[in-house]
Amino acid sequence: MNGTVNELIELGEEVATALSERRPVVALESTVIAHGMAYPGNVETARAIEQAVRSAGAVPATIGIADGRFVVGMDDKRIEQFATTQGVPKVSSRDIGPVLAGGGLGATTVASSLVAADLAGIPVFSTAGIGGVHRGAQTTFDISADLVQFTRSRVAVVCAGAKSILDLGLTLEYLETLGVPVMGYRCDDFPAFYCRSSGFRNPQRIDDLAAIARALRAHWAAGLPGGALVTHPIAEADALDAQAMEEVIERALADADAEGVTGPAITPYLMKAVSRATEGRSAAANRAVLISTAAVAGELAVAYARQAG
Ligand code: PSU
Ligand code: MN
Repeated sequence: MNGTVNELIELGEEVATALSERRPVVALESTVIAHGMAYPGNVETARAIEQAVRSAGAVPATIGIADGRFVVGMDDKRIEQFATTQGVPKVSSRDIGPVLAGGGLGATTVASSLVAADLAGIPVFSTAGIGGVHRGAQTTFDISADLVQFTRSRVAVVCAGAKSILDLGLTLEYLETLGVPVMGYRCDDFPAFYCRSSGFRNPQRIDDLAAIARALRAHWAAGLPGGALVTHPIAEADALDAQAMEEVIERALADADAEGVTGPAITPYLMKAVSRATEGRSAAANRAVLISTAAVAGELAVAYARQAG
């Protein structure tokens, strides 16, 4: 049996219990399951991500849309459904209303998962790679709604930065404009997902999760409306070479351009193209960074919950 907070949210049983007992919970997205990885690796990785959250002492809440509600805390059957169903729409902020009203399945991006996490009262979210400012945004205006949603949802986003399919320098500029704190946990540089560094600095570096949790509480106590980013890089042993990745990405971008791929389709297209071009090496790195990020998010959720007054 699942509990229901209100008509828009179906909480998984374990998540409902944890929230009512004020125990730490980590929210997770489902676009990465439906569009970011191939079956059956996507199911296996989704489970491993949840396990990493549990090992840190928190409860995982994988989020998606089904039957007109946000599912917050998918069970194994639901994860399998999202991993195997063809054509589950990718749902960003602007798609939430129509997809909820439509009654079908929806794979939530970072942006829409944050909306659900905020509604459910979950202050920590984990994803390996956020959306950002795309290369060439000067002419395409392609800037992920993830960035704007960070100004609306009071949820901390733990991530390994973003893939360098994006323009990470412009992404950091945009985050500054929006007033979103970016705190590197034990790292100077803003990470680049498969790679340990983007070449750009995190505006803040804080090496203690309790101190990061205090910074989050202070940000919110000051009445600031949005969330914050906490970045942590992929482990050295799992990281890919930045120069080799740059070549792969440039080829993928040129192919996308030649095929006329734009809009919401561009991120999944580039992710698949990079994965094919690296023949599984990026899939292994992808899995590793999703898991290591979730572990940090679990620890942050524990540190944050400990400070509850
Ligand atoms: N980057 C990744 N993996 C992902 C995504 C981005 O490395 O799975 C997904 C996330 O769900 C993110 C979304 O929120 O793509 C961003 O898409 P867009 O650029 O269309 O906003
Ligand atoms: Mn876009």
